[in-house]
Amino acid sequence: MSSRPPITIIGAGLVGALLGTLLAQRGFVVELFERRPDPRKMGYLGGRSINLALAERGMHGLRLAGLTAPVMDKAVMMRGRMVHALDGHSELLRYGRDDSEVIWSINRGQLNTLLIEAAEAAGAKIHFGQRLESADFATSTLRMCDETSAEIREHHAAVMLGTDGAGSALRAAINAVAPLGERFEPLGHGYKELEIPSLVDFPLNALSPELADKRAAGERFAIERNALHIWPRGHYMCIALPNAEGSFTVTLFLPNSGDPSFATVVSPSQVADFFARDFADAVPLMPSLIEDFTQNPVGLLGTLHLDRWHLDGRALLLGDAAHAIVPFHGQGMNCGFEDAVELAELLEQSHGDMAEVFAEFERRRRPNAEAIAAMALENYIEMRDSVAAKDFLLRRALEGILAERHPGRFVPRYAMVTFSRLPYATAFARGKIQSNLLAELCAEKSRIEDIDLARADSLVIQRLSPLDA
Ligand code: FAD
Ligand code: 8RB
Repeated sequence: MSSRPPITIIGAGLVGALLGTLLAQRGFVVELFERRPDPRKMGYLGGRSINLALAERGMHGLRLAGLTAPVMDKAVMMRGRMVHALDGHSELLRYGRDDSEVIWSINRGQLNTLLIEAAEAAGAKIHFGQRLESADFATSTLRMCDETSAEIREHHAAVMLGTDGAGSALRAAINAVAPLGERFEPLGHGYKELEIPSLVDFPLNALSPELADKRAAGERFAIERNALHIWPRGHYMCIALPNAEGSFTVTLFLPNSGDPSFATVVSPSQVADFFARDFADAVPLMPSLIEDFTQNPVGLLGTLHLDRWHLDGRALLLGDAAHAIVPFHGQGMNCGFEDAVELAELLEQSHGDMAEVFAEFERRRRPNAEAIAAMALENYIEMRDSVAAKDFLLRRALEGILAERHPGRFVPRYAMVTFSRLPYATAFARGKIQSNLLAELCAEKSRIEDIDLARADSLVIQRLSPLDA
């Protein structure tokens, strides 16, 4: 095998397009096959204003691709969680220490288009409207279906990289010849996308006096622009992320069965009653609530676990194709971008033994993928209910104090995941030590003044090694 084999990537979504860019930049001959049409010609399929939270791990990948400036140009800063209580009052809980520790809301279609342009500019060749149908690993042949003509074409690919998302066709093809130990763990909760329109687009008869004043003052955002909004309600919640043009994409997360659930909140009157009772302050912000709820499907949520990610040196899965997770840490894309960076660096250093590169990639990344999968599940509980609980507030206050007293040693788990590039597995392990410590120190206590800080300091030093600068 030559030291620089040509690489075929299946799927030019977020991870595939970044990976294509990074590999082409490093001198590899790269071809990508994407099922959807070229977003620059037809507009991005997948429609409306869907946004994603971009954090440090994702930013790092974009930086290496040279995309920091064009992405930041289109992104909206989110400084913290804006928590909307049942009684209608709201409070901003900052994510970081200052505006250097924030996350960014970015439109998926715009981000994917920038990545596709970067991949082509770096020299990658992208074939749009080409869907992988099956793969023959014995002859290294892909069968591609043209989505407009339905014509089947064969393509030779010695090295196949699968970034074709949670429903990966390459994964199915590998599984058929060498089982990957695939297991899908359903969450039991689904999601539905709703919208808070820009004030500019609000139907005039639906504007409350307060919103009408904002609009008259030239404001486009109906609620605080620079925040990730959460309406925590115990076993379910709504969230909203800002779009640059002034709207917010709202997501309702709700159990699939029980009461209330997607089984009991169905008819227009059930939807109206449910929102009037649980999200009263959000109802005037969503003039198309009933239409959106009725028209948009319930999305499936769960965690995909695989025991293996590759077929010797012939095929490797990465991104959602290898490890789809629940959304509650906003890390699916961020984690996938880390995969792309890790693989590009391994391939750049390798002497052409693909089986060795893929095995090393799996060895490095799989424990981290498992760690973020677990932390994402935990963050659902934190977001939907403990944001309001008393003991949570005490532990959170102590966490802030210890973080300030021990910088570089006691770093809140949220910050390790979101603002650092420490391995997720490290964040998970240190997070457990820290949470046990907080629980011990806060046991039987209800006020921050009653906590023994000298004991806290000595436990921190005993149990947590300093992180490398
Ligand atoms: P995808 O982005 O799904 O890309 C897969 C690509 O492969 C697509 O372009 C698809 O058309 C193509 N494809 C599929 N099948 C074939 C085939 N047979 N042949 C050829 N091409 C094919 N993550 C975050 O980090 N932060 C967030 O805030 C966040 N918000 C999200 C909001 C929503 C509504 C959703 C659904 C996900 C969110 N995620 C978020 C997760 C994130 O979108 C995924 O983790 C990320 O897109 C994974 O990238 P990927 O390239 O692996 O897969
Ligand atoms: N997939 C996010 C966070 C953590 C916020 C916090 C949470 C919607 C589907 Cl649910 C969610 C976060 O702890 O305060 N940061 O970024 C993004 C999130 O949901 C995204 C928008 C989402 N992902 C299917 C829907």
